[in-house]
Amino acid sequence: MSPTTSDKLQTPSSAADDLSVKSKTWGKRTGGKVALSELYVPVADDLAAVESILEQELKSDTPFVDALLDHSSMLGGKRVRPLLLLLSARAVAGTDESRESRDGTSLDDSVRFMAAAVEMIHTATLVHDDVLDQAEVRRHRPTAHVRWGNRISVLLGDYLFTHAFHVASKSGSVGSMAKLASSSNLVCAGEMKQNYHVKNFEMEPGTYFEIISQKTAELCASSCGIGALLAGADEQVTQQFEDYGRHLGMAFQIVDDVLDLTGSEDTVGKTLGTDLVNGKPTLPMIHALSVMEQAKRQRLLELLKSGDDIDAAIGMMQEAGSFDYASKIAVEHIAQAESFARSLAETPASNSLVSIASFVVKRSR
Ligand code: GRG
Repeated sequence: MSPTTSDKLQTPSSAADDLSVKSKTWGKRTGGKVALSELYVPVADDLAAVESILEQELKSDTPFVDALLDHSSMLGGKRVRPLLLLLSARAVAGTDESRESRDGTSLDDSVRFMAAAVEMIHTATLVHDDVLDQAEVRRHRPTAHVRWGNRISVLLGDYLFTHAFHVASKSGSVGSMAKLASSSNLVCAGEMKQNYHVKNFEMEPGTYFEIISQKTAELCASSCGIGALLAGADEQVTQQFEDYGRHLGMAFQIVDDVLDLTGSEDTVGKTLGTDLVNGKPTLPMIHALSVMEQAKRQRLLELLKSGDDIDAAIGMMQEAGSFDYASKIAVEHIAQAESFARSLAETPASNSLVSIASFVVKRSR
């Protein structure tokens, strides 16, 4: 069993340390050091089309509804999931641009509709998450519930969620829609599990990994799987792309959990510290409690449960090496994702899939 899915906390394997060596060499395949914006280049036309789908779809004749949709039309998002879907599709399709997707719609159209749909679902989850966490800032702007209240925000999330399936249906791919549906369902299941475990800071690491695999990694995994499927990959290859996306998503969430405790709100662009305030156990907390001697452990547990002195709790986690530990686990996931991406035939899209992996652990927002 991989150390990252085990019920026990383990020392990150040497794969974590290996990445520092790999990261010195990954530029070779892509011809030098890569800037974040370069990752988007192989699918720039697709992404522009996705933006215009989002703009056209999220409009209403009713001014109030239009204002809501305008707010959610997602300025400032990194578009990671559409990017993963499009790159996976292009990596599978290679240079054969005339291909049709499995269900007859042109590959261009079907991947673009599905990429817009995954971004809508992702945004719906953020709108609902901000209600649950009562977070005030998202994508550097006031959250929907701060502007319109909880009731309207829940409806906005519902609107985005349902509209996503309307857009997905335009892809003409029943298989992709089925993946998107089951994946969205698992995201909700993960979020429900997380809410059930509020303040259970002594939870098994395996439970934490299961929660983040569902609430975050699932949509990254299905994005990659849908892209591969649309481009004609068989079941086995589609699964490999999903595994790649899941590793990225796991790393992404672990980094997010570390940033929630150590990041700067100005850089990250959202309210931080909400995990602790809302009693959500995350990897640094679980790790610190598992390595501390009894008296310290009791003190940290009190701080976590009361949420009274966040700085003191963060200091104790820092001292326990828990942020380093969590970062190493994230790096291990990235190493596995990167190794798969390197096994693909070299194209601009597969090069981006290689490089995107390293950016997940380096990200600050
Ligand atoms: C409506 C399908 C649906 C589900 C509701 C609330 C909920 C159930 C799920 C929440 C899942 C969630 C918010 C997981 C966190 C994922 C995460 C790390 C989001 C941040 O993603 P970024 O950084 O955001 O890609 P941007 O703003 O760049 O798009």
